[in-house]
Amino acid sequence: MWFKRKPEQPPVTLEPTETPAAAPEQPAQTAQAEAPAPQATEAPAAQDEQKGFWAKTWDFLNKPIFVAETEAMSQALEKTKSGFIARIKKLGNRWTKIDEDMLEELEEILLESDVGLAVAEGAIAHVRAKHKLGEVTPENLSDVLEAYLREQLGESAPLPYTPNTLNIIMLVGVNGVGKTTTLGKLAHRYQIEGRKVLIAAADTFRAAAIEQVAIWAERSGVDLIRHKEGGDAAAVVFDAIRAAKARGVDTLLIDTAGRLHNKSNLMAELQKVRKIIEREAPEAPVEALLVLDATTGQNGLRQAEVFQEATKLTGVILTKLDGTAKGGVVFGIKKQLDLPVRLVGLGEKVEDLKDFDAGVYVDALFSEAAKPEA
Ligand SMILES: Nc1nc2c(ncn2[C@@H]2O[C@H](COP(=O)(O)OP(=O)(O)O)[C@@H](O)[C@H]2O)c(=O)[nH]1
Ligand SMILES: [Mg+2]
Repeated sequence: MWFKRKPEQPPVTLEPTETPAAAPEQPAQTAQAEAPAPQATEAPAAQDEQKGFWAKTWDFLNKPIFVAETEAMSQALEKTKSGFIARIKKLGNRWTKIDEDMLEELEEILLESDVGLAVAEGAIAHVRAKHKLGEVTPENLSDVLEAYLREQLGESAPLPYTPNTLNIIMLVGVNGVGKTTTLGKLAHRYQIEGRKVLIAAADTFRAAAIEQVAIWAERSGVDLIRHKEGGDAAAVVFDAIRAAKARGVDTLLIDTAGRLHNKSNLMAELQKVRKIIEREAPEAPVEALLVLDATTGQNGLRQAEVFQEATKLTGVILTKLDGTAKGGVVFGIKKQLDLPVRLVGLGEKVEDLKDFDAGVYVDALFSEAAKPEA
């Protein structure tokens, strides 16, 4: 079934392909008539039944690498764990009863882990209320906090995908947070999943930025729409949407600049890009994702406001969770920005971008390895 629907495309391998990035002017090809790739996100059970053995095996082999398992997440969160959960566990061991001094220390630990004031205060109020009811002791303090923090994150919200239509994903954020790298990882992933992907190199500020995204495109065998350095970002997006429609693309990834000559220039450019999307693809579901660098913790959250004004954000991609002690910022993003964390970056390799699973995150944070040495 699966291979019959897409006869002209052999299964994509994990290895980079030799397919060169197509020129922007490339005319519409047979791609238009091509049936859209089957998507596991739509009624997975029904689709799985229709699939043959090899298609199922292919799915099985590819699935796990895009979802962080507790073990991998736990490793990436090592620093956050030692600065946060391990200290909370130690606190429980050191104190014999819950009192104001202990709560003060607890709040300090929470704040230092970058959960933000709102979450820290909420957690303390929760512990205090539980204490009045006689439901919290130093021994179960860590469990009480775990339950509270789990509730704060709520349900996971991975990137949505609407089959049989053009989906637009635009990455915004300041310089160096990991937009281009993340876009490259996404392109690679969607290519493997059988989507028809196109990249718009709308960071035209520096030639190096265009080159960087071109390398990612080539590695994954994904088409790229690019203009010259200094070109109009909105014009790149205009061409990309036209090309996407002509080629039957289902996923358009837009890389944007993180720095222009000044902030208002940058915001004006993003607004213009957004307008072009609305005009040229009004029916397309658009994900405007703010890419945040976890190592900047709470400071990074201030950027959200500015970007929110320029383009209505639909979620956050939190990069560089590996190697930072500020992983607590995940709770702040939910509480302060009210945006879902869609994906997390756990390293620089292509497979290090994972769907954010709130349950796995909290499990990993509180898992065994975080226990303080006796
Ligand atoms: N450790 C780590 N590094 C990352 C991650 N994501 C991106 N980076 C690195 O961050 C740097 C800046 O990335 P880039 O994509 O150029 O940022 P941009 O300016 O926002 O496009 C590069 O060196 C990336 O390899 C991540 O999840 N973990
Ligand atoms: Mg970039």
